Amino acid sequence: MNSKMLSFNRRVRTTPYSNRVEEAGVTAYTVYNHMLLPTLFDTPESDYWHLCQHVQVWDVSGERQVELNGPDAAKLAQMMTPRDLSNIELLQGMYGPICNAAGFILNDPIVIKLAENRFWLSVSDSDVKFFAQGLAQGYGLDVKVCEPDIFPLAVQGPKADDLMARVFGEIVRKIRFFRGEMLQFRGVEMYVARSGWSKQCGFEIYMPDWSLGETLWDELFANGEDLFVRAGCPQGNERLESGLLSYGNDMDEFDTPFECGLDSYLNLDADIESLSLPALKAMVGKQTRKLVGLAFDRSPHMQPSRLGGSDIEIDGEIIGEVRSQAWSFRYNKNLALAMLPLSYIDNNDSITIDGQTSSFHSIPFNFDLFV
Ligand code: THG
Repeated sequence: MNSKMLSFNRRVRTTPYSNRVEEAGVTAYTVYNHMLLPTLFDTPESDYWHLCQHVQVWDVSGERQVELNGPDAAKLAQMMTPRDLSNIELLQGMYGPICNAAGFILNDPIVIKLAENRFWLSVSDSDVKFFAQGLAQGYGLDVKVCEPDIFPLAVQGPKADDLMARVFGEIVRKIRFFRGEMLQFRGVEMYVARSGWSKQCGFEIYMPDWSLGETLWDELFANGEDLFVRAGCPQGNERLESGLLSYGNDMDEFDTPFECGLDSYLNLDADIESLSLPALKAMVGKQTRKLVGLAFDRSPHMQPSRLGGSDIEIDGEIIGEVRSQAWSFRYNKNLALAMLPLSYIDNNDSITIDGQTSSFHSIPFNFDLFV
């Protein structure tokens, strides 16, 4: 499909950083949680190597927070995810799939504990707020569910620690992965965590004040000139290399955590009240499909038209589908994620699509397999 202009209206939300993103020369957007999410600034290759070498500021306001606030907040959070949250610490984040009662994936947020009675679900692209509100209503829980005005700004890349230390203080260097601190910027407290949708290191600033957006952006750029700071965005190629999954692309409400390699985020034996746990337990051993990584040699410009969220046909029969694909500049391969039948994976060493052959790589990926 060719790219076309995006029409703007009230449904497509802008962010506090949108002016700065435009000024920085954004060249493509997608829409994520009904909000603009930049996808390209320069070329994919230049965006990629810059991220791996320097530091980038990403407008990821579309990573919306679904807030659970009230005496039953922890109970509701636990109902929604089959990952055991009983040991989550204050200001810790836990990657936890949200599943419905049938065991299918509705979202894959980072669950953040802000206080005993207050949680954020930092959601991917699906309307979790309504699911949470429905559960709260239906189960008579004492909890308010809302989407607060929080606008995450990610600072990603190997120089992220240096840049963040200049703006938020040396304390940021001590923050561990998926942990955070409440830090001040211009007198406003905000949650700062070591996280982000890349594997190049970095932080996410959960900025709570629209009017402070451009000031924060400008401060990061003013302090990062010698670090070659640039505007950037989540990148399809880097995240595929890193094995980070994208909800709505790689998985959706018709897939299970087992099929998507999210087994390690399930606690099937935990003594917790989670809506999906009975269904997920009953699924053990019955899995028929699996999301696997594939790596092809051909450049994306010559890529077979079938690659790109489309059917995989073997001997005239559709057996699976490609969910995501991108060119890896590091490995010089076209990487893809595909949902394939276990029977095929178990009975074959490799798959050939339009004359190109790839072996199967499990999630999380082992980079060495690509070389
Ligand atoms: N940051 C924040 N919110 C988000 C995302 C984010 N919301 C949407 C989307 N991304 C949610 N999905 C993911 C997917 C993967 C990760 C984070 C959010 C991730 N995973 C690590 C991994 O797979 O190696 C670590 C998971 C773990 O072991 O705990 O980082 O990026 N705020």
